[in-house]
Amino acid sequence: MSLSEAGGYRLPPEGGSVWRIRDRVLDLSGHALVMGILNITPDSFSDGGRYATRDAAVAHGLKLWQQGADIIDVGGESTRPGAEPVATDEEIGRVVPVIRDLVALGVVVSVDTMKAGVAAAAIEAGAHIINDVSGLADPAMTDLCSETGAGVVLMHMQGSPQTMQDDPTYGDVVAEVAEFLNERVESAVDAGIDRSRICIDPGIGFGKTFEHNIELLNGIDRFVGSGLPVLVGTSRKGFLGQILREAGYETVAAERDVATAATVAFAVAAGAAVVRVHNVGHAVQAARVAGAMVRSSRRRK
Ligand code: PMM
Repeated sequence: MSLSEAGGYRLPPEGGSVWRIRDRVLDLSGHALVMGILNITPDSFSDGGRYATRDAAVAHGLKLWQQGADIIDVGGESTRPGAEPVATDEEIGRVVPVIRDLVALGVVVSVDTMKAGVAAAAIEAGAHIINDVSGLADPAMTDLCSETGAGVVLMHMQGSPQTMQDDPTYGDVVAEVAEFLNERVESAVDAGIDRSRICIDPGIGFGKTFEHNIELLNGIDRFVGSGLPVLVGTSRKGFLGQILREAGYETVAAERDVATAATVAFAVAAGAAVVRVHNVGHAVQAARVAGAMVRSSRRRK
């Protein structure tokens, strides 16, 4: 049944909702999971250059974990619009030592990469999840996920980081993104990736205008209706800056954590299973409060 068919939703899997990631199982039946962002890049839009050394990066990852993150997402290549690609060896050199240290400390780790070579090295170092913003564009990435049983975040992006904001166009953005994700999920399953290992992500900010981002956030229930866990990544993104500007607040990215928390609450209330954020403490609080409200409203029905 297609994600994009109106009303054609799958019920959540029998026996409750879980996300299998290598030899672990993340329970999605309680609270929404918080994925803390650890960018080891000189040029990410909000935290570029802050965690350039191995020690600084590990310390920050551990801090986010102690603040209540369920997953730490380690990235070594910026995906900001127009960012320059990084060579595989350079990216491995940035992320692998940090992943190794965090895994040794008991942290659940995802690697944010589009390169199968980087993902393989990250898995070897103990990473549990591959967060691929290209939606498994490289067949070698699909094979790696299938062979290792890694958890997969399958995200939608129109174009590439170099071109994605040039002129993103859609007829019906929610339907088209759902269609893409459905097609990628089915092709991943055909290639041997178990459905229980896949999480989908509409890719807020990746080849989307302001209006597209708002429509996608308003359409989260459409993705949730697929029965697969849905990840939502709004943290500090430009569309929040635009909303705040209209309200009279000129902000740089790091000043958007309250706005981010508002979207976290909104996404969790709409059924998102995972939120990806820079400020973990704020997101945990926003997600737990929204979750409590949703549970209480369900009990009253
Ligand atoms: N956003 C960014 C990077 N990676 N991965 C997923 N799955 N979803 C996202 O929305 C996402 C991502 C860009 O933000 P950053 O540069 O602050 O990490």
